[in-house]
Amino acid sequence: MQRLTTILEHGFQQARAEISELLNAHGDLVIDDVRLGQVLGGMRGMHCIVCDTSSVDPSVGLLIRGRPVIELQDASPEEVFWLLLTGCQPDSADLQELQDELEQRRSLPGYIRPLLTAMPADSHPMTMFNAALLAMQHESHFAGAYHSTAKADLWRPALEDALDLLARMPLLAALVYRQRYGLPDVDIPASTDWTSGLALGLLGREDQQFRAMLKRYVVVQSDHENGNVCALSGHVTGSTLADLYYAISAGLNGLAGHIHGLAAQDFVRFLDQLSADLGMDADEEQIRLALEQRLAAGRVIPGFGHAVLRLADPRFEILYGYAAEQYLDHPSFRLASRVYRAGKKLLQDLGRAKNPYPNVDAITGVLLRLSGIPQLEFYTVLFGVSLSIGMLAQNVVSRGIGSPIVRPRSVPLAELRAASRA
Ligand code: HAX
Repeated sequence: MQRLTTILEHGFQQARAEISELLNAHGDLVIDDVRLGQVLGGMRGMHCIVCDTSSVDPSVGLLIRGRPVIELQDASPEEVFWLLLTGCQPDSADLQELQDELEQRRSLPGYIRPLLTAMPADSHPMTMFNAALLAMQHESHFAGAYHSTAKADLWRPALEDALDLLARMPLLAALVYRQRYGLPDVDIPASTDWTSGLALGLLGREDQQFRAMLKRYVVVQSDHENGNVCALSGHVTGSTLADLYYAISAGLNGLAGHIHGLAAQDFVRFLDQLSADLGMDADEEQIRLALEQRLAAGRVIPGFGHAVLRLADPRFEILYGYAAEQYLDHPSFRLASRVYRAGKKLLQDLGRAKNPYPNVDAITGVLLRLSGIPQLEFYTVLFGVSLSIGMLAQNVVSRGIGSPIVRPRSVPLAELRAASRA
């Protein structure tokens, strides 16, 4: 990966010089203030971490290296990984080199299968995926090189780990899927590209439509700056100079929360409950009543709302548009579409949620199920595989630009009370 390392070496040198200049000349510049509401409100909206791979503009949505995600919807995961890492588009030779590199690194160690077999049969697939990923930590180049490598050069073994992990993600996800649901092994030829390997490993047969869906699914969810719980957990863990296995594992643990990545499975669970109670033809008025009952029971509506976005999530829009092209008349898609309308109207009428629109988790599970993956607990693993692309790139970049250990201050409640009286 000579060209990739040359680009990164140059880019990181420049970034370090710029950071040092900014710190020396403007270290005391105020770029944001902190309100009591933010301290008590999950640090919402505070600008306090650097992330160059992507940004989430409340009124525009996800920008990957400055480009609206819709412009990248037809890109491959490999292209997006390169773009996230370097800030520039790979040419065909770059892409070929990356694909060849991933091909060489993709095989899984022999102990992964017995490890997964030994796990309880009802393990959540996310737990299996994460346990297997963490089991491979002893192979970390970063961990191995740490004691003999200057801090400024740690991005190099971090990149090695990132390439190993990226290469292994499809086969690992497929193995977890097949193992967890008792499906027979699939032979994935050595020359299969990243998306095709994942698609073949999951579906068990070649299917161009499924592959195309998966490519778009992965790309639109590949990064969401580093303020979201998943990426933030990965970033904070990596900032301690833990290797990428630990960092990605931390991120995946964060993604496994119900109001974060598990919302995809929860939305489909809600749809199933709805169709069991009211049938597939439930109309918007009936759906609204069911949603009101859910809210009255003190539960959230999964798949709606967002901590940053103040518009309909472009990732939702892209995948919704794709699903509509394929499944417009499918009863499940029609039911989901009525839920999107009823949920948005209800949240708008209530006025409590700052974002009343469906988010990406409201469509991913629906799309995966319609595409042939019925096991809803598996959806978060695929979200994790996608977001890992961004987390891997972010961690390499963070080591490259010398991001320091993350250590904000906490405030006792009594101090806030005292400050409010002053
Ligand atoms: N259902 C019910 N109430 C909701 C809601 C929803 N979908 N979204 C927001 N609210 C409520 C909040 O709970 C909050 O209530 P309180 O004032 O009683 O605390 C109020 O509306 C204001 O919240 P907000 O400022 O609009 O939203 P937050 O930044 O606090 O939370 C969440 C953002 C995404 C966590 C939230 O919208 C939510 O819980 N949504 C449902 C779960 C979900 O879909 N999560 C996935 C989000 C996308 C993602 O990260 N994917 O991984």
